[in-house]
Amino acid sequence: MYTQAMDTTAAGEAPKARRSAEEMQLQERFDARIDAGDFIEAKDWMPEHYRKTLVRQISQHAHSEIVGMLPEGNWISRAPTLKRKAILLAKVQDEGGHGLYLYAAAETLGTSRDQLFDALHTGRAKYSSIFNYPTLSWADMGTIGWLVDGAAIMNQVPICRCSYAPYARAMIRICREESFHQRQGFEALLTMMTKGTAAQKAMVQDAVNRWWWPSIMMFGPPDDESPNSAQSMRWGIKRVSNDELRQRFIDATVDQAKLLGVTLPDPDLKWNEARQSHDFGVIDWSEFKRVIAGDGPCNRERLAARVKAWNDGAWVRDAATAHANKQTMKEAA
Ligand code: FAQ
Repeated sequence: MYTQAMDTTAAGEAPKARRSAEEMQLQERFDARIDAGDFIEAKDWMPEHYRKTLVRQISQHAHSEIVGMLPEGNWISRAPTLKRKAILLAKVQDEGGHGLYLYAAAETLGTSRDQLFDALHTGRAKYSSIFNYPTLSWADMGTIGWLVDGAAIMNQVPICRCSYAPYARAMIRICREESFHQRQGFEALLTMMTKGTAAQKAMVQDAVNRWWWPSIMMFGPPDDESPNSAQSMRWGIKRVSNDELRQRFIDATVDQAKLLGVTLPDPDLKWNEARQSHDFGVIDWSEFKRVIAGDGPCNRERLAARVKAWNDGAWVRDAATAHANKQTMKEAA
């Protein structure tokens, strides 16, 4: 049920048993362009598997952005000051915008937005595991900015060089905004840790304890259990592996945690001089698998919220379509 595979074969089209000489030539030219580090544009020829992989990854990414608005949206009305409310409102709006750029990038590959939403609403599409965890206190807002946006940037900066140009272009703007998101989160936590009461400091530590492991799971399964990585790296869709990005994130975050004065909840986390990196404890991959299979703490709630928003918005879509039709008829007359 929870697979993001999307059938891009046109209705009635029979699978080709043998590839034509022309197709093989196109394939060779495509491979050579990838090897040369060229960017592929929407109108360029591309293998079906490349197209399908991009639709899978970009739509999963788009869904993550709009589902990712839900855990934070929950706190807009409870932000402690007007300044924090304005920042959070702007951040959640940015996430909606990121979703729109990404849906538009996926549409350039020939899959309609209706198809993409249908896959999300019927549970066939994935979105990031991280957004299936609850936001229990105000400190969760700072922690999401610091850790979740921090992990998102680490993963997304290399995608600015993705071989598919419309995705790469969308990522450049998204990364700039994510960088602001990460910094506002860190600053919110720093304020609580330096000026807050003992109870507020404890609230930050509790949030970090709950979000740490899910954040490092965001990078996906270990490389040797990642079925898509080898091909995606070959095609330049992914530039850096899941494990390498996870390691870079952990290495970057340890010093930030020290600056904040919080403890990362991993007793095995320590500097390894020989590797010039941090060793860390065993990740509970059974939890990750459970969450991406639809059984995390908030999966049902998140999906229900998206389906409700879609149904509640039907009259807006109908009105916009009626208005557009009226304009077209007026212009034709
Ligand atoms: N959650 O073979 P791989 C954000 C699935 S945006 C759920 O390694 P791949 C902004 C994967 O789809 C966060 N599923 O897969 C924000 C595949 O299943 P499938 C989202 C996951 O694609 C911040 C299967 O496991 N970012 O946070 C996850 O090569 C704050 C096997 O895995 C992106 O989407 C997961 N964590 O690598 C918003 C970035 N990990 O499809 C609001 C772009 C893996 O075969 C607030 N995406 N799976 O059925 C990517 O870089 C890649 O798609 C990976 C996965 C690295 C996520």
